[in-house]
Amino acid sequence: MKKLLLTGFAPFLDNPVNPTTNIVEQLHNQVISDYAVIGHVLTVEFQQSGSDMVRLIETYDPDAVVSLGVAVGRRLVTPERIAINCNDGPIDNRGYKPAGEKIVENGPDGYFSTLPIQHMVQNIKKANLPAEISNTAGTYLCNNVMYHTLHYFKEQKLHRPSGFIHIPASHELGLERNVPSWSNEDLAKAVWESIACL
Ligand code: PCA
Repeated sequence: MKKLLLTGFAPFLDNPVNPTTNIVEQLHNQVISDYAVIGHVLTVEFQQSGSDMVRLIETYDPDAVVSLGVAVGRRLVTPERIAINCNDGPIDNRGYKPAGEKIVENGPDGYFSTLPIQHMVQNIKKANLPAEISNTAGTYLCNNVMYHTLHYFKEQKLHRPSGFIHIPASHELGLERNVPSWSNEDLAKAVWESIACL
C-alpha cells in the first residue's frame, strides 16, 4: 500500500485552536483509496517547520504529501496552486517576525503544486461542498512548508504528488474569530475527497 503524509499545524497568533490538528488526528491511520495516511502536526515556526517537514519526508518516504493549514476568513476549501520563495507576515510561535527574506537563498521564485488541484476541486464539489483553486498561499508558514516540500522533491529528483490545501475555520474557531466557518465533519470530508483523487 502507498503512504500519504498528511500534515496540519498547531494553533498560532489569535487562533486558540487550529482545525487542521483535528483533521490530521481524525485521518491518521485511515486508508483512503490506495493510500495509508500518516498524520503529523507541525509547529508554526519559520526556523523549524520546514526542516521538520523534510525530516518527516525522510523518515516516512511517503508516495504523496498533502499539507493543511487554516486560512481564517476564507469561505471555501482551497487547494493552493503555487508556493513562493518568500517569508513574510506576523510573528511566529517562537516570536520571530520575517521581513520578506527568501526561504531558500538561491532557490527558484516559486513552485507549482504537483497535486491534481483541478480534480480535487471537482471531487470536493461532487460531495456537495464548496471549493476553488487559490492562487496564493500567502507568505506565512503555510507557504513556507509548501515551498520546502516541493523544493525537497525537486532537489531529490523525486516525482511525488505534493502540495497544500487551505481550509476555512471550524465552527469553534469561527465563533472565536467572527469569521465564516464549517463543521469539523465537513472539513474532514473535503480533505478525504481531495486525497481520494490522488
Ligand atoms: N495557517 C497559517 C499557518 C498555520 C496555519 O494553519 C498560514 O496560512 O500560513
